[in-house]
Amino acid sequence: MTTDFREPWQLRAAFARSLSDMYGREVPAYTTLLEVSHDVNADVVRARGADAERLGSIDRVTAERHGAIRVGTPAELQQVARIFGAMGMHPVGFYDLRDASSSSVPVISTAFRPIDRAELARNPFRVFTSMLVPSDRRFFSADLQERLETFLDGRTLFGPELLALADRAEADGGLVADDAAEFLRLATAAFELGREPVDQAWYRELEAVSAVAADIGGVPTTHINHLTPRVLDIDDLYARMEARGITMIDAIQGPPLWEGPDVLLRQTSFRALAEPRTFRTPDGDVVQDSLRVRFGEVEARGIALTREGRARYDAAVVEGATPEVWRRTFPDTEAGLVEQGLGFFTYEVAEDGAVTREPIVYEDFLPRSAAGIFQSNLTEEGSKDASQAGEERDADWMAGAVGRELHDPFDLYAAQVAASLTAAAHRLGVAPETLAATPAVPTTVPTGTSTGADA
Ligand code: OOG
Ligand code: NI
Repeated sequence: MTTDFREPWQLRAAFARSLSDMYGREVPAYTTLLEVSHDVNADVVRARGADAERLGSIDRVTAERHGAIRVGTPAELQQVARIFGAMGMHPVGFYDLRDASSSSVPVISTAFRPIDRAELARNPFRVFTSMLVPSDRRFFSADLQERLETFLDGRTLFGPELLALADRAEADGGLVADDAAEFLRLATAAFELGREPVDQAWYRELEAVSAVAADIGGVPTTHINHLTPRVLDIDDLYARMEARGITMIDAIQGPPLWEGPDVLLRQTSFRALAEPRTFRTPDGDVVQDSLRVRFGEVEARGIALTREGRARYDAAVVEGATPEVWRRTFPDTEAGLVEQGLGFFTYEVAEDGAVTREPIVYEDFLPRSAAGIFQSNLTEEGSKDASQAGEERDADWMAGAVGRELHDPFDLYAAQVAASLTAAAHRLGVAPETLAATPAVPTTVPTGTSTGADA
């Protein structure tokens, strides 16, 4: 019976909702953020009509979230991969935040997300997942590395029942309803904030090195760090949050507000809130204190850029992400992005044979922005000894650590373009090269005419 069976995308959508409900109970300001996001999106749809949905239907955008989690070891990362694998989420991309930030952020990251188009359309939930690098001498001495690894090896973040259900879901392509409910309950609980008293001396020792290291390795459990809704007008959202008296970080990370097409990702967040946590002191007393590690982030997504477009982006952010720099760097129309080979677009053939060009929305993250988000929420800089050599880490190393294929985001976008060209060419009865060779295809072309001549 199909209604009794939950497919990976249904698990993913249900998990995103369940995490969101849990996080809203834990961090009430997140609920405010959701309300304001909702208002902003409704206003944008009212004002801009169909154009507001150019980068995703309002249903998709309303349900859309990304989460951020942090783990300590490859073994923990592999377990996370099994849990997300059950939901049709695969590791994509490699981010090295150690160099991307001036303060002490000793982690490397990937993102688990759906990779094919139909799955993204059903629910694009993605989770930015960071892992500590305890062997990096810029942050950790040999002695601290050893104690940290011993602590991490001795904890269990995900129980055997949860992992067994995850494996079953992945093998069978879903779970029957009862098992699905249990899987979702256990998976959500695994990311709740721990209530056990925190070992104060250990936490503070790690915190002196890096607040992120303490958040990951100073406690015996893990937790969702933030959940991020998507908005259609992030500048408006920023202003409305401040008007409600919620302190936002200083800036919106990523591209500036300008008149041309939105590319990649713009993000901002409200400052981490003090949450009550209990600590066990070295004398054995249990005391109430608070920690500021969890925050609320919000993002606006734009068009996915090609490697060439991304290289321009990276150079532009170094120069300073101002509208002036943007005008010098990027064309101010989608057609310009296509002509210069900077953005990814798919080609669709309508019933009447008209070809339309649709932008592909950026589904990934940006290391500089991620570092900015990490950093702007740290109260302490921590310590980083830049004279030490850093431990080499790259995408191949990450693939080995996660024990699965690590997808390259550019390859995924390019494959989507290629698939759309093949399908469009097939519909039109022309060779795919005809369309592919003419990326400047006008938004609409009549059936059978050459698409390149007027470009
Ligand atoms: C992750 C920070 C990065 C993003 O959206 O770029 C991030 C973290 O704080 O664990 O979530
Ligand atoms: Ni985030």
